[in-house]
Amino acid sequence: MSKSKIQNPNSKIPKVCLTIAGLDPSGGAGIIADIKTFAAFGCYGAAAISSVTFQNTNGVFGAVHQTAESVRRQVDPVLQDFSVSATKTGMLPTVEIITEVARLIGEFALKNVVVDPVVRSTSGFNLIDDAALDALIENLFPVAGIVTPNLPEAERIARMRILTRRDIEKARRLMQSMGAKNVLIKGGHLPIADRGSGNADSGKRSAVDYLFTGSQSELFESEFIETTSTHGTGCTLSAAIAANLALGNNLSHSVRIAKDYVTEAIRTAPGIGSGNGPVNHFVRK
Ligand code: PXL
Repeated sequence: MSKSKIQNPNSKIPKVCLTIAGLDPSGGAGIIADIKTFAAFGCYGAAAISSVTFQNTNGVFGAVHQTAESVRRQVDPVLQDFSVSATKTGMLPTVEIITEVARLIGEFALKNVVVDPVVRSTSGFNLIDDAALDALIENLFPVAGIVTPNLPEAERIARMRILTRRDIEKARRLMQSMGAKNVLIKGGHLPIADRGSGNADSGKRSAVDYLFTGSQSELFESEFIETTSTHGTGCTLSAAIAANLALGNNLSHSVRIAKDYVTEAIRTAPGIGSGNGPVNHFVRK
Protein backbone atom coordinates (compact mmCIF):
# COMPACT_ATOMS: atom_id res chain seq x y z
CA MET A 1 0.00 0.00 0.00
CA SER A 2 1.48 3.38 -0.89
CA LYS A 3 1.70 6.10 1.71
CA SER A 4 0.85 9.71 1.00
CA LYS A 5 4.06 11.30 -0.18
CA ILE A 6 5.80 13.98 1.84
CA GLN A 7 8.38 15.70 -0.33
CA ASN A 8 11.34 17.84 0.65
CA PRO A 9 10.40 21.10 -1.10
CA ASN A 10 14.05 21.79 -1.96
CA SER A 11 14.79 18.49 -3.61
CA LYS A 12 15.32 18.26 -7.32
CA ILE A 13 14.18 14.81 -8.32
CA PRO A 14 16.99 13.11 -10.23
CA LYS A 15 16.57 11.00 -13.35
CA VAL A 16 16.35 7.31 -12.52
CA CYS A 17 18.46 4.77 -14.42
CA LEU A 18 18.03 1.02 -14.10
CA THR A 19 20.71 -1.59 -14.76
CA ILE A 20 19.98 -5.28 -15.22
CA ALA A 21 23.38 -6.96 -15.14
CA GLY A 22 25.76 -9.20 -13.24
CA LEU A 23 27.31 -8.57 -9.83
CA ASP A 24 31.09 -8.26 -9.82
CA PRO A 25 31.89 -8.29 -6.08
CA SER A 26 35.24 -6.63 -6.79
CA GLY A 27 33.27 -3.58 -7.85
CA GLY A 28 34.97 -2.75 -11.14
CA ALA A 29 32.37 -4.12 -13.56
CA GLY A 30 28.70 -5.10 -13.59
CA ILE A 31 26.03 -3.38 -11.54
CA ILE A 32 28.44 -1.77 -9.08
CA ALA A 33 30.25 -0.01 -11.94
CA ASP A 34 26.88 0.95 -13.43
CA ILE A 35 25.54 2.45 -10.19
CA LYS A 36 28.73 4.45 -9.64
CA THR A 37 28.55 5.73 -13.22
CA PHE A 38 24.90 6.73 -12.88
CA ALA A 39 25.79 8.57 -9.66
CA ALA A 40 28.73 10.33 -11.32
CA PHE A 41 26.27 11.88 -13.76
CA GLY A 42 23.83 12.87 -11.02
CA CYS A 43 21.35 10.12 -11.80
CA TYR A 44 19.70 7.83 -9.29
CA GLY A 45 20.63 4.20 -9.89
CA ALA A 46 18.49 1.10 -9.43
CA ALA A 47 19.80 -2.38 -10.13
CA ALA A 48 18.63 -5.94 -10.66
CA ILE A 49 21.14 -8.80 -10.57
CA SER A 50 21.11 -11.31 -13.41
CA SER A 51 24.03 -13.35 -12.07
CA VAL A 52 26.31 -13.38 -9.07
CA THR A 53 29.83 -13.77 -10.43
CA PHE A 54 32.94 -14.72 -8.49
CA GLN A 55 35.90 -12.64 -9.53
CA ASN A 56 38.66 -10.20 -8.78
CA THR A 57 40.97 -8.15 -10.99
CA ASN A 58 42.77 -11.35 -12.10
CA GLY A 59 39.82 -13.23 -13.51
CA VAL A 60 36.31 -14.61 -13.26
CA PHE A 61 36.16 -17.87 -11.32
CA GLY A 62 32.50 -18.78 -11.72
CA ALA A 63 28.94 -17.51 -11.50
CA VAL A 64 25.54 -18.42 -10.10
CA HIS A 65 22.85 -17.21 -12.44
CA GLN A 66 19.48 -15.89 -11.34
CA THR A 67 16.22 -17.29 -12.72
CA ALA A 68 13.83 -15.37 -14.96
CA GLU A 69 11.44 -15.21 -12.01
CA SER A 70 14.08 -13.68 -9.77
CA VAL A 71 14.88 -11.02 -12.36
CA ARG A 72 11.19 -10.18 -12.81
CA ARG A 73 10.62 -10.03 -9.06
CA GLN A 74 13.54 -7.61 -8.69
CA VAL A 75 12.59 -5.36 -11.60
CA ASP A 76 8.80 -5.28 -11.40
CA PRO A 77 8.41 -3.47 -8.03
CA VAL A 78 11.00 -0.89 -9.05
CA LEU A 79 9.20 -0.16 -12.31
CA GLN A 80 5.84 -0.06 -10.50
CA ASP A 81 7.24 2.64 -8.24
CA PHE A 82 9.74 4.71 -10.24
CA SER A 83 9.62 6.50 -13.54
CA VAL A 84 12.77 5.12 -15.16
CA SER A 85 14.40 7.37 -17.77
CA ALA A 86 16.96 4.88 -19.11
CA THR A 87 17.72 1.17 -18.76
CA LYS A 88 21.00 -0.56 -19.37
CA THR A 89 21.44 -4.31 -19.74
CA GLY A 90 24.77 -6.03 -19.21
CA MET A 91 25.54 -9.70 -18.56
CA LEU A 92 22.32 -11.63 -19.29
CA PRO A 93 23.55 -15.22 -19.12
CA THR A 94 20.57 -17.40 -20.09
CA VAL A 95 17.80 -17.59 -22.67
CA GLU A 96 15.12 -17.44 -19.95
CA ILE A 97 16.54 -14.25 -18.42
CA ILE A 98 16.88 -12.60 -21.84
CA THR A 99 13.31 -13.37 -22.87
CA GLU A 100 12.05 -12.13 -19.48
CA VAL A 101 14.01 -8.89 -19.80
CA ALA A 102 12.59 -8.38 -23.32
CA ARG A 103 9.09 -8.94 -21.89
CA LEU A 104 9.70 -6.42 -19.10
CA ILE A 105 10.97 -3.84 -21.60
CA GLY A 106 7.79 -4.31 -23.65
CA GLU A 107 5.34 -4.41 -20.73
CA PHE A 108 6.68 -1.24 -19.16
CA ALA A 109 7.47 0.44 -22.49
CA LEU A 110 10.98 1.18 -21.26
CA LYS A 111 12.75 3.93 -23.16
CA ASN A 112 16.44 4.67 -23.78
CA VAL A 113 17.40 1.00 -23.58
CA VAL A 114 21.16 0.49 -23.88
CA VAL A 115 22.06 -3.13 -24.58
CA ASP A 116 25.67 -4.05 -23.84
CA PRO A 117 25.96 -7.50 -25.42
CA VAL A 118 28.33 -8.91 -22.82
CA VAL A 119 29.78 -12.20 -24.02
CA ARG A 120 33.09 -12.80 -22.34
CA SER A 121 35.20 -11.24 -19.60
CA THR A 122 38.57 -9.70 -20.47
CA SER A 123 40.16 -12.71 -18.79
CA GLY A 124 38.34 -15.11 -21.16
CA PHE A 125 35.46 -16.38 -19.01
CA ASN A 126 32.31 -17.07 -21.03
CA LEU A 127 29.56 -14.96 -19.49
CA ILE A 128 26.83 -16.15 -21.86
CA ASP A 129 26.33 -19.33 -23.91
CA ASP A 130 25.64 -19.53 -27.66
CA ALA A 131 21.91 -20.11 -27.26
CA ALA A 132 21.68 -17.06 -25.02
CA LEU A 133 23.56 -14.95 -27.54
CA ASP A 134 21.08 -15.96 -30.26
CA ALA A 135 18.20 -15.09 -27.90
CA LEU A 136 19.79 -11.74 -27.11
CA ILE A 137 20.04 -10.88 -30.80
CA GLU A 138 16.49 -12.00 -31.49
CA ASN A 139 14.77 -10.46 -28.45
CA LEU A 140 16.83 -7.47 -27.39
CA PHE A 141 18.32 -6.03 -30.57
CA PRO A 142 14.89 -4.89 -31.88
CA VAL A 143 13.98 -3.12 -28.60
CA ALA A 144 17.38 -1.56 -27.97
CA GLY A 145 17.93 2.17 -28.46
CA ILE A 146 21.58 1.29 -28.97
CA VAL A 147 23.72 -1.87 -28.88
CA THR A 148 27.34 -1.44 -27.75
CA PRO A 149 29.58 -4.40 -28.70
CA ASN A 150 33.35 -4.31 -28.47
CA LEU A 151 35.23 -5.95 -31.34
CA PRO A 152 35.32 -9.52 -29.96
CA GLU A 153 31.58 -9.24 -29.21
CA ALA A 154 30.86 -7.83 -32.67
CA GLU A 155 32.85 -10.70 -34.19
CA ARG A 156 30.84 -13.28 -32.29
CA ILE A 157 27.51 -11.61 -33.09
CA ALA A 158 28.25 -11.06 -36.81
CA ARG A 159 30.13 -14.40 -37.02
CA MET A 160 33.07 -12.86 -38.87
CA ARG A 161 36.60 -11.68 -38.20
CA ILE A 162 36.94 -7.91 -37.93
CA LEU A 163 40.37 -6.67 -38.88
CA THR A 164 39.73 -3.51 -40.88
CA ARG A 165 37.35 -0.60 -41.02
CA ARG A 166 35.70 -2.27 -44.00
CA ASP A 167 34.99 -5.30 -41.81
CA ILE A 168 33.43 -2.97 -39.24
CA GLU A 169 31.09 -1.60 -41.93
CA LYS A 170 30.10 -5.13 -42.90
CA ALA A 171 29.53 -6.16 -39.28
CA ARG A 172 27.35 -3.13 -38.62
CA ARG A 173 25.19 -3.89 -41.63
CA LEU A 174 24.77 -7.43 -40.36
CA MET A 175 23.87 -6.23 -36.89
CA GLN A 176 21.39 -3.71 -38.27
CA SER A 177 19.83 -6.48 -40.36
CA MET A 178 19.42 -8.35 -37.05
CA GLY A 179 17.22 -5.49 -35.82
CA ALA A 180 19.66 -3.19 -34.06
CA LYS A 181 18.77 0.39 -35.04
CA ASN A 182 21.86 2.03 -33.62
CA VAL A 183 25.18 0.30 -33.04
CA LEU A 184 28.31 1.50 -31.30
CA ILE A 185 31.27 -0.70 -32.21
CA LYS A 186 34.10 -0.12 -29.78
CA GLY A 187 37.30 -0.34 -31.78
CA GLY A 188 39.74 -0.54 -28.88
CA HIS A 189 40.86 -3.99 -30.02
CA LEU A 190 41.46 -3.02 -33.68
CA PRO A 191 44.99 -3.64 -35.05
CA ILE A 192 47.11 -0.54 -34.72
CA ALA A 193 47.23 0.45 -38.43
CA ASP A 194 43.48 0.74 -38.55
CA ARG A 195 43.03 2.82 -35.46
CA GLY A 196 42.03 6.40 -35.83
CA SER A 197 42.41 8.89 -38.61
CA GLY A 198 45.87 9.12 -40.07
CA ASN A 199 47.78 8.36 -36.92
CA ALA A 200 49.20 5.08 -38.15
CA ASP A 201 52.42 6.71 -39.41
CA SER A 202 53.15 8.59 -36.22
CA GLY A 203 52.68 5.33 -34.33
CA LYS A 204 50.40 7.19 -31.93
CA ARG A 205 47.45 5.06 -31.00
CA SER A 206 43.98 6.32 -30.51
CA ALA A 207 40.91 4.55 -29.19
CA VAL A 208 38.25 4.76 -31.87
CA ASP A 209 34.57 3.91 -31.53
CA TYR A 210 32.17 3.82 -34.47
CA LEU A 211 28.57 4.91 -34.00
CA PHE A 212 26.09 3.82 -36.66
CA THR A 213 22.67 5.42 -36.53
CA GLY A 214 20.56 4.18 -39.40
CA SER A 215 22.67 4.77 -42.49
CA GLN A 216 24.78 7.48 -40.82
CA SER A 217 28.14 6.82 -39.25
CA GLU A 218 30.18 8.86 -36.84
CA LEU A 219 33.67 8.24 -35.53
CA PHE A 220 34.65 8.97 -31.95
CA GLU A 221 38.33 9.17 -31.28
CA SER A 222 40.16 9.61 -28.02
CA GLU A 223 43.62 9.10 -26.66
CA PHE A 224 44.60 5.45 -26.23
CA ILE A 225 45.96 5.08 -22.72
CA GLU A 226 48.41 2.22 -22.27
CA THR A 227 47.34 0.65 -18.96
CA THR A 228 46.09 -2.55 -17.39
CA SER A 229 43.36 -0.63 -15.52
CA THR A 230 40.57 -1.46 -17.93
CA HIS A 231 38.33 -3.70 -15.84
CA GLY A 232 34.70 -2.75 -16.42
CA THR A 233 35.30 -0.16 -19.12
CA GLY A 234 32.55 -1.66 -21.31
CA CYS A 235 30.02 -1.60 -18.46
CA THR A 236 31.06 1.92 -17.55
CA LEU A 237 30.73 3.25 -21.10
CA SER A 238 27.26 1.79 -21.67
CA ALA A 239 26.07 3.00 -18.25
CA ALA A 240 27.40 6.48 -19.02
CA ILE A 241 25.52 6.47 -22.34
CA ALA A 242 22.33 5.44 -20.50
CA ALA A 243 22.80 8.19 -17.90
CA ASN A 244 23.27 10.83 -20.59
CA LEU A 245 20.23 9.64 -22.53
CA ALA A 246 18.29 9.85 -19.24
CA LEU A 247 19.49 13.45 -18.87
CA GLY A 248 18.00 14.24 -22.27
CA ASN A 249 21.12 14.32 -24.42
CA ASN A 250 20.87 12.92 -27.93
CA LEU A 251 22.62 9.69 -28.84
CA SER A 252 25.69 11.19 -30.50
CA HIS A 253 26.26 13.67 -27.67
CA SER A 254 25.71 10.94 -25.08
CA VAL A 255 28.34 8.73 -26.72
CA ARG A 256 30.85 11.62 -26.85
CA ILE A 257 30.36 12.50 -23.18
CA ALA A 258 30.46 8.82 -22.16
CA LYS A 259 33.66 8.20 -24.10
CA ASP A 260 35.41 11.23 -22.62
CA TYR A 261 34.29 10.12 -19.16
CA VAL A 262 35.71 6.60 -19.64
CA THR A 263 39.00 8.00 -20.97
CA GLU A 264 39.41 10.17 -17.86
CA ALA A 265 38.26 7.30 -15.61
CA ILE A 266 41.03 5.12 -17.12
CA ARG A 267 43.62 7.90 -16.90
CA THR A 268 42.93 8.43 -13.19
CA ALA A 269 42.41 4.74 -12.30
CA PRO A 270 43.04 4.12 -8.60
CA GLY A 271 45.51 1.25 -9.06
CA ILE A 272 43.52 -1.16 -6.88
CA GLY A 273 44.21 -4.91 -7.25
CA SER A 274 47.03 -6.97 -8.75
CA GLY A 275 45.50 -7.63 -12.18
CA ASN A 276 43.27 -5.66 -14.57
CA GLY A 277 42.28 -2.94 -12.14
CA PRO A 278 39.11 -0.87 -12.01
CA VAL A 279 38.72 2.67 -13.32
CA ASN A 280 37.94 5.83 -11.37
CA HIS A 281 34.19 6.28 -11.67
CA PHE A 282 34.10 9.60 -9.84
CA VAL A 283 36.36 11.47 -12.18
CA ARG A 284 33.62 13.82 -13.29
CA LYS A 285 33.74 17.35 -11.92
O1 PXL B 1 32.83 -6.38 -18.83
C1 PXL B 1 32.09 -7.55 -18.97
C2 PXL B 1 31.41 -7.93 -17.70
C3 PXL B 1 30.12 -7.56 -17.50
N1 PXL B 1 29.44 -7.88 -16.40
C4 PXL B 1 30.01 -8.57 -15.40
C5 PXL B 1 31.31 -8.96 -15.54
C6 PXL B 1 32.05 -8.63 -16.70
C7 PXL B 1 33.43 -9.02 -16.84
O2 PXL B 1 34.04 -9.58 -15.99
O3 PXL B 1 31.86 -9.64 -14.55
C8 PXL B 1 29.25 -8.91 -14.19
